[in-house]
Amino acid sequence: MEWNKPPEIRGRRETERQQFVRATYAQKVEEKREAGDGPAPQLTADDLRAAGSRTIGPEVSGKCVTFCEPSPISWPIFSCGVATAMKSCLICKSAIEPFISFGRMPIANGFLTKEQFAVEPFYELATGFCKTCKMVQLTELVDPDKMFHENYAFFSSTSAGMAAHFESMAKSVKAKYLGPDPFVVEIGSNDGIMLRHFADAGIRHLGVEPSANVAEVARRRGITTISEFFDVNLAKRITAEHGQADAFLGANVMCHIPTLHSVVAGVKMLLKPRGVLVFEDPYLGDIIEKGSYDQIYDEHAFYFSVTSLDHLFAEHELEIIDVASQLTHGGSMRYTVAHRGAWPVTPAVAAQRIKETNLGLSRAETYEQFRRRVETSRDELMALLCKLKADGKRVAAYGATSKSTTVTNYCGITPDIIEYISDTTSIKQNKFSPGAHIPVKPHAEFAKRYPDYALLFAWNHAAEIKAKETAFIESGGRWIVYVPRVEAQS
Ligand code: DWN
Ligand code: SAH
Repeated sequence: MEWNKPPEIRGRRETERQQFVRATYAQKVEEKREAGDGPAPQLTADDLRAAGSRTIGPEVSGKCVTFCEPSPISWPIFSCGVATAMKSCLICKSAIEPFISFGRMPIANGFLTKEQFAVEPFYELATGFCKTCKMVQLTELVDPDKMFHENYAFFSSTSAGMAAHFESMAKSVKAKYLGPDPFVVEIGSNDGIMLRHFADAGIRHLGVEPSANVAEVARRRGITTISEFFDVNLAKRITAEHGQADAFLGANVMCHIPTLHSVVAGVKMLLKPRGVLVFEDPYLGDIIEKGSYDQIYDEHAFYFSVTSLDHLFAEHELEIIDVASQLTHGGSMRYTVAHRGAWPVTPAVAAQRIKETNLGLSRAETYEQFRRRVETSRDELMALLCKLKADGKRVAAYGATSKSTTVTNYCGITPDIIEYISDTTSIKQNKFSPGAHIPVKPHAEFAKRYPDYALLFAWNHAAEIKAKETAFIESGGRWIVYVPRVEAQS
């Protein structure tokens, strides 16, 4: 859907808002100065609300899903991508209840050069809840070719913690599910972070990875990989060429594929009678409990729960036979799925369904509360950042994550607030972050002269990062996190 306001009007409104925020804060500082010494003034959520920063709730987005307030950032550009607006559930076709809209967002992994600012596309980012099958999903979809291609910016092996996690996942699959002459398929295999453990053990395997650059890294590591989008047609070809699979794996990829029925039909066809699908994705229960709204971005078409997946798999005569919570990506769930009746179902599955009922994942009010919490989180984060800036502190960010694209563009975090984002991925370095256009610098920039504060966009890797950045804390530096709540930490 196209944003229908001329760029001059939109740009002026956003600039006015920023000026308003700064002027409000300057006035508060002046009032404090006149009143004598006291604690530094806080910019409050009310100040920001007065400046017009807001999320659209269902009362607005329900009537007109595609209209939204622009994010409070002075984008120097104006280009619109065309997305597919969904009015009905991608799983069961019932009407979707929209519950949050973040406004126009760029491609989450669309790191870009200055020359590309003028043609940067923006799409509506909003989510809805299906009251019938309980699936939470995006209400507008960006064409997969625009996100997953030969310049994809996310390389899985940038985290040592994730490498260890996938080594252990591979070990568990090998121990539990491989029969004689095993064959393993993984979709979204990226740079081979998990599949390498099957390749190295001489196990027949196939990676399906549409982003050609990351797939090439896997191939160079000796991992058989094809660069295609997985669907039922590809499943037919794979079955004809290689036979059926003992294990079909997917980490942080099932939730990326809007044509999920086609994927699951492909899985059904590909699995041997005792074959299993083992996949994991960020878990809706954790997103709701922690308020981790930054998991919502263009690549994540779905936010899964056991309850919603039950509906999907039942249609394909598959069933969830086991679930296990994971600490990765801020809270994930690993699901093991098999042909109906092929394996016993562990008690963990029923226990998780009960937890989901208690969490209110099937109730629309839960999502309305989530929206309010997201707004508060944004206001608190901006109040803290504006205060630090006014106090003359140097603030940088750590980890140019996909998630940070939602945070920067929704909250209005601009390069005058955050000097740069440190990131170890070479394809992101010396480019600018999507939409907000914050420079992305190599880690050397961070280590050369530590900032006073580092906004931890890669908060999901906090343990790994904090363990290796002790010198930053020793220099007096502090981390800023915003999940589950906004706070500065040593
Ligand atoms: O689902 C997805 C997950 C698996 O990965 C994809 N849709 C895209 C991506 O999401 P993300 O970008 O939010 O993922 P991460 O793993 O949180 O990204 C971490 C970023 O931080 C990477 O760009 C690497 C960087 N990094 C760093 O600079 N220093 C990471 C670590 C651990 C570090 O020490
Ligand atoms: N499994 C890795 C990568 C996750 S990022 C990890 O957990 O770190 C999501 C990956 O899924 C990207 O590499 C993207 O190119 C891939 N992908 C997206 N759509 C896909 C599809 N239809 N079939 C297979 N892979 C897909």
